[in-house]
Amino acid sequence: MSTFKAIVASLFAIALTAGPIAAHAQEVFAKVDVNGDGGLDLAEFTGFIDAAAAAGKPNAKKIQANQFYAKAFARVDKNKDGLVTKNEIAAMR
Ligand SMILES: [Ca+2]
Ligand SMILES: [Ca+2]
Repeated sequence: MSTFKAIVASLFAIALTAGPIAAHAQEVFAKVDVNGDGGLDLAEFTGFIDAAAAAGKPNAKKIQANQFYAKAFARVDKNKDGLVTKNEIAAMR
């Protein structure tokens, strides 16, 4: 099961990496967080994976091809409140 965590962690590591593109990472999260509540629900998370897959990210394509959205989401949503926050994403790194 740690495979899902690894896949998602590597995806967000690309999007939310610290450093010169940190500001860009904020933009990415804001764009993915469609309703602006500071967390990603499953639909928003799915949108993020699809966008990453469309951008050619191999791990995202893997999730998309295998319909692993819910499993991947559950791995990241540590406190099981149905929202993936930036803190939960950061905690995976
Ligand atoms: Ca949201
Ligand atoms: Ca959560």
